Amino acid sequence: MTNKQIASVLFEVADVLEIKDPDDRFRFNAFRTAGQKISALGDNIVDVYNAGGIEALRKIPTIGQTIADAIAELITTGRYKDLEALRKQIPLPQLEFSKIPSVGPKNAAKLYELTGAKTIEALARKIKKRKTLGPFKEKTLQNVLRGIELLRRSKGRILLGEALPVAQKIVAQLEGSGTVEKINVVGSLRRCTETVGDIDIVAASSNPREAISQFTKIVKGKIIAQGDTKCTIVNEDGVQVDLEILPKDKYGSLLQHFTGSKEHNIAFRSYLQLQNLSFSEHGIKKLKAGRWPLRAKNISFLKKKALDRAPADTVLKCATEQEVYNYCGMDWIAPELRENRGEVTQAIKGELPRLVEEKNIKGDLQMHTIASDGEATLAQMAGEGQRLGYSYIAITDHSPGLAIAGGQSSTQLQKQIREIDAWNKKSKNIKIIKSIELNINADGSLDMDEAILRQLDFITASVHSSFRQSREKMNARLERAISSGLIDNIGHPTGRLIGRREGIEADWDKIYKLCADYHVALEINANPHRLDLSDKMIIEAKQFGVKFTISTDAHSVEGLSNMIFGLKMARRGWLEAEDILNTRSLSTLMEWVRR
Ligand code: DGT
Ligand code: CA
Ligand code: CA
Ligand code: ZN
Repeated sequence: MTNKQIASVLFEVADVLEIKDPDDRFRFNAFRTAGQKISALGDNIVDVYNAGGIEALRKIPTIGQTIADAIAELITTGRYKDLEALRKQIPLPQLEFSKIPSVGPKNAAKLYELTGAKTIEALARKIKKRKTLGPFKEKTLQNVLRGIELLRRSKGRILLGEALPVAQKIVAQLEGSGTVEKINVVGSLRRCTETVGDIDIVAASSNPREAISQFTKIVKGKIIAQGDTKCTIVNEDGVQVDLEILPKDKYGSLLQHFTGSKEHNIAFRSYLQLQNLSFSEHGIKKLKAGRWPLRAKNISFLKKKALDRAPADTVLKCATEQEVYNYCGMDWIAPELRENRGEVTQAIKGELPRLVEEKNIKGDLQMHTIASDGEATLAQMAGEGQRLGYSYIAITDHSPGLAIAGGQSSTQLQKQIREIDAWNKKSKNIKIIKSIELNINADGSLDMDEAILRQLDFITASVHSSFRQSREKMNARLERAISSGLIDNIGHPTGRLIGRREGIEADWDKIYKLCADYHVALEINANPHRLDLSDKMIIEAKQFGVKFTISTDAHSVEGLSNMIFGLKMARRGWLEAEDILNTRSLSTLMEWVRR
C-alpha cells in the first residue's frame, strides 16, 4: 500500500464521520489531519510500520492510537472494517454528493433527500430543470452545478505538486539501475502545468529492453503496454506512467517531441514545413536538396557545410534539444514557455524572456507560525529560510478577523514585533520582515487599525470569505483595499483551490491597473493546491505593469520547499527576475515598499 492509498482511506473515514455527525469536529478532523500528514510524508508508511510497528506510527505527529490502529489494520489486512461499517450507515449517493466542491455533508444529505438522485449526473440533470429547490436558492444551485463541472474537469488529473515527486523518484531509480544513459521527465510535467494527466518519461539507452524490464520492476502497478522501446504502466495510485526510449544520438529530438505541448509542436513544425523541413522524435528531415533553409544558430562552419550538402530525405539526428532548436534557427525554448503563446516567433528573433530562476529568489514573503495557524515557531521558520539560502523571510500570521485560523490580536502582534526585533538584532544572516496577512473584508475594509499596521514593513491582504460575491461587489471590494494606501501585496489573489474551489469573479483588467497605479503587488502563491495567480493571469497582469511576489504561504517548515512550484508558474507566466519583488535585496525591496 502507498501513502496516498492509506491517506485516501483516512480522508474517506473523515468524510463519512462528518456526514454522520457534523458537530463532532474533533473526531473527523483527526482523521483528515492524519491523512494530510501521511500524504505529505517523505518516508513510506509501510516501511515505518514494518520497522517499528504501531509504536513507530504513533511517533508521527498527528497520529494517535485509533489512527495508528487503523493504519496497521490497513497494512496487514488491506481493509479497514470500521470504514466499511460506517459506509453502510450512509446512503451511497449522499457520500458521492459530498465530494462535489462547495457541497458540504449537510447539503449533500439535503440534496439527496430532495431529489432522490442516485448519481452526480442525475443530480445535475435534476438541478438544471429548476430555479430553486427546497431551501436552496438559485445562486446556491448554480454553485452546485459549477462544483459538478469542476469535479468533472479535474477527474483523472493530478496536481503538479503530487506528480513531480513521484516522477523524480522513478527517474532516480532508473538512473540508479544503470540501464539508461540519459533520462528526463517530459510532457506536461516538464512544462510544469498546474495539473498533469499522466507522467511521461524519456530515456536514452543502448539496451532499451533491459531498461524497460527495470522500469516494470520500479513502477508497481498494472502494465498496460510493453514494447521494445516503450512501456506504459498504471501505478498503484492509478497514475499512468509512460516511458519511451531511443538511442543517445536521437535524445534531443526525443525530448523535444515528448515535451510538447501539442500546440507548441504544431507551431514549431508548421514553421519548419514552410522551409521544406519536417520533424519527428527521430530528427529533422531535409525534404529538398540544396542549402540548409534556415539560419542555424551556434553551429560550426563545418557542420553548416555538412547541412548544406546533405541530400534530400536526410534525417539529421540531434543529441541535444539545444541542437534541435538551433538548427531550426531558434534559441532554445524553456519547457515552461512551450504553449504556443508566441514563443516560436520570439525564439526566431532571439527575443525570449530571461526567465526568473531559482537562484534569483532571495526570500519568502508569506508564511504562518504557531502565533496563528502554523505548526512551527518563528525561529524554526527562520532557520529553514536560512538553510534555503534566503536573506529574508516575512512572517505573515493571520489578523484578528480570521478567528478560525487563530488570527492574532494587536497585543499578540505587538509581542511578535518585539520578538522579530530581537531576532534581527541577533541574526547576522537571515532577517525577518514584520508582516501580516490581513483580511479583505466583504466590504473591502481591512481588519486591523492603521496605527498598528504602520509598525510593519510589508503588508499582505487576502480574501478569505464571501468568495461568491457578484462581480460588481468584488470589484468594489478589491478597489477599496488596493486604494487604501495601506497594503503592499495581495495574497492568493483569486482564492481558487485547484479542482476544489473556483476563484472569485472580478474584472481583472481593472484590478491589474489599480495594482500598478497603487504599487500593490500580486502574489503568486506557490502552494500546489493554489498556484494563484495562474500562468495566464500572470501574463495578463504583467502587461499592465504589475509587480509580483512568489511566496509559499507555508504553515510548516516543510511547506517552505514549495517555492519551486510558484517559481514554475512565474516562468510559465514569462516573468523575469525584475518582475518579482522577492528577487530583490532587502533594502531594494523596502525601497519599493516606501514608494
Ligand atoms: P497531459 O498528460 O494531459 O497533462 O498533457 P501532455 O502534454 O503531457 O500530453 P500527453 O501525455 O498526451 O503527451 C505528451 C507529449 O507528447 C505532448 O505534450 C506532445 C507530444 N505529442 C506528440 N505527438 C502527439 C500527438 O499526436 N498527440 C498528443 N496529444 N501529443 C503528442
Ligand atoms: Ca502527459
Ligand atoms: Ca502520456
Ligand atoms: Zn490566506
